[in-house]
Amino acid sequence: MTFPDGFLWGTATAAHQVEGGNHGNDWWAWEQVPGHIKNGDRSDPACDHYRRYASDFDLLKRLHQNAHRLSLEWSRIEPTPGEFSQPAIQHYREVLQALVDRGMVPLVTLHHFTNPTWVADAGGWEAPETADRFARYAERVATELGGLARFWITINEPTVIAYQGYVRGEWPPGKRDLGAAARALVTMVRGHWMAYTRIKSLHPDAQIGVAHHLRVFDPARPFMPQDRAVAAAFNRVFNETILKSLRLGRLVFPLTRAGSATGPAHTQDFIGLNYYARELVRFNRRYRDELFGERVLPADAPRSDLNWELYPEGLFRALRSLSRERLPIIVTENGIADAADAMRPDFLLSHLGAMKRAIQSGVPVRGYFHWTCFDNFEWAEGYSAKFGLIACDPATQERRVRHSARLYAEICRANDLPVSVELPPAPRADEEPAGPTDLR
Ligand code: IFM
Repeated sequence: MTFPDGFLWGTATAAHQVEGGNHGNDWWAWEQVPGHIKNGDRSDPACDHYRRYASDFDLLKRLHQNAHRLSLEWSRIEPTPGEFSQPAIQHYREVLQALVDRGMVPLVTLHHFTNPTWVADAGGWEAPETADRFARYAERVATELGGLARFWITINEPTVIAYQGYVRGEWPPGKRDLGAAARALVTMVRGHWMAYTRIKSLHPDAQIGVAHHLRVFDPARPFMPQDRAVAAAFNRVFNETILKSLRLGRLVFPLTRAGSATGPAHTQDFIGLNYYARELVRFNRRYRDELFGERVLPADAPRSDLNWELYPEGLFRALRSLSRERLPIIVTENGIADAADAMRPDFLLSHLGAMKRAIQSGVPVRGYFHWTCFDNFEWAEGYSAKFGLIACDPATQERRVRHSARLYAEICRANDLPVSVELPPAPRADEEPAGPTDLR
């Protein structure tokens, strides 16, 4: 069996991580504070993709990708409350048109971690009004650009925003407050409900979802009931709460402790799955703010440059569990930080093998977007974490196609995994130059 006809094969990016020049949002402000970002890196110039998008898309097209996931930068489109920038909207119109012209299906994210400074100053996601502000922005985008894309993500990884920004305090707004995290999540759920309704009323055929970061949580010591209990609690809170709230049209526990909002039921037309890793959880009384769960990594576990466990079976398990939602699924992110490109080929084959097995077992997966095409600004890790199929040096802007990009290109072209996998020969350094190579 090959992958289904029309399967979407692409890569995913986010505006702030690749564009450069985004100075009007909360992340740019956060980056200016010493200690917030590794090595003092800043998101400008990133990949200078705001100016180089056309040649970047040419390269991805040459690598046989037939789809592309990108995000729009809210602070460019609405730099001050209620004032929409026509030049910014026109820019994104041209970006989406450039994909369409190349026969690449766009999947557009409206919110990928960054809030305009004026939204952050007015309370960010903790302020209930941010749901209305987000919906107004979404409506304007749908009015202006809705004809150019069918697939839309409202918010990327709501639980990650809540966890990193409001529990760990490592991302803006830098809080460590469980109540604030729950309030932020409630606003995001309400923002999704409102944005979904408005986009649908303008474009009934639009396919809309959230991109949901799902981690597999297993008990570190399966024979210990406490470990099993915290792993189950993590799974419920991180993996199930948002999806269930969107399916039912009402908040479910623990969000009910922060609000009692209701909205329309079934406001996802597909599920966007971002899958990276598994975490083992052990009960630890000292981890009060983390549901008494300490995350551990076994010494011998294969791991990425960021110490994330490589666990391809987790993609199979995640897809199987999501199939209970009875919606089509798009893998909106999956990737590895691997500067040497030594693990990425095997990562691709094992994860795509797991995805194929899930499809064969009946899970309706419609597409796969590898994170990411170009090494880019990896939030608090700066430029140190290299997730790209293509290396990109922010100083020179040189793009160099890695071997794994060629392997992925072959998979996209064939719409299948290679029968006998021949991994590329050992590279000179770890990469080789990009060029108009005929990849067939
Ligand atoms: O780079 C991020 C992306 O912005 C959201 N999902 C996880 C990726 C890797 O950490």
